[in-house]
Amino acid sequence: MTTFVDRVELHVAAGNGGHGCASVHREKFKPLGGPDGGNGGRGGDVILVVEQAVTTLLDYHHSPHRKATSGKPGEGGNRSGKDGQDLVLPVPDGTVVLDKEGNVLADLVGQGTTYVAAEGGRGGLGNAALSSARRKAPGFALLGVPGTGGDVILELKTVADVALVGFPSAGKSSLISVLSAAKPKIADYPFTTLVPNLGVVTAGSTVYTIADVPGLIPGASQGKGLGLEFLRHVERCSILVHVLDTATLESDRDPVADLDAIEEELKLYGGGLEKRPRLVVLNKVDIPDGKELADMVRPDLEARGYKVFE
Ligand SMILES: Nc1nc2c(ncn2[C@@H]2O[C@H](COP(=O)(O)OP(=O)(O)OP(=O)(O)O)[C@@H](O)[C@H]2O)c(=O)[nH]1
Ligand SMILES: [Mg+2]
Repeated sequence: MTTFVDRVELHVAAGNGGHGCASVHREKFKPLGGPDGGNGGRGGDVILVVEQAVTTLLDYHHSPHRKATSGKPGEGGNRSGKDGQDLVLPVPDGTVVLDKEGNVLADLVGQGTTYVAAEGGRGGLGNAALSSARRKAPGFALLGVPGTGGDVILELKTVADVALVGFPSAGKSSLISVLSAAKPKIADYPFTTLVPNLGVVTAGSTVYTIADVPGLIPGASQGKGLGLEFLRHVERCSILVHVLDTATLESDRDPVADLDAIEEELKLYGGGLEKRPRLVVLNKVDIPDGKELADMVRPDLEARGYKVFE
């Protein structure tokens, strides 16, 4: 079964700081050689980093527990403990980090954007570092500080220039597959697309990204079909393209009614979607009935101010 994974709960734990060491230097005939306990190492952070090549949160769905390594304790002979290693977790562009109450902690947009999800603890000082004029050889050292940790929610909001919106099976995935190198699943049943597909289109010297999102149906903004889950992907796209099926066999649908239904959902969702510039694509005009219907509805759509393409 395909799982819809653009929202995951991630459990992160940073590394603990290593403990400081209490040690006294010993050498033959030199019984009080002074303190030489080293400091503990720093615990590693857990860091989220936007990596353009990563497009889903699937990895974190499969293994949601992520822990950075702890610092090593200090040792005698003034040897500091080794620092723990930072754990770098690559996430897709457009990942939003939330706490369990739904508050936004970070909105990661743009290659290389980082967020420290859990902070490693400081290492404890060894007794060498703690010695002073008043206390020449402290017999103790400090404990390392525990790393922070907890649960965060990662949610993906696709970032693209253009979003294709339309009913299930309107042909959105087919369109992105011919415009770009993306090879999404295409099939003649609704809700074939479960996660957004991203494609890069090169048109002359212009390069832009295009997102194919799962099909919308009336009630989507209330959670029908795949619902709100993916309307949020449309949120960050600058231009919306309506992909309208001119050859649907469902009697209660036609391109204009479909467009109205989708517009209604976008309006109900809000978030500024209703203000995005739009284009219309009349699809499946290779089917004779489709071409006929396309010719019929084109003036109507153009009268509403849409630029219409076939
Ligand atoms: N004849 C014809 N069929 C098309 C065209 N575009 C898509 N189809 C067919 O329509 C069906 C649905 O296409 P998809 O691209 O999967 O549609 P979708 O909009 O991505 O659907 P969901 O992912 O379910 O929302 C497939 O069987 C396609 O082969 C077209 O221009 N002409
Ligand atoms: Mg699709």
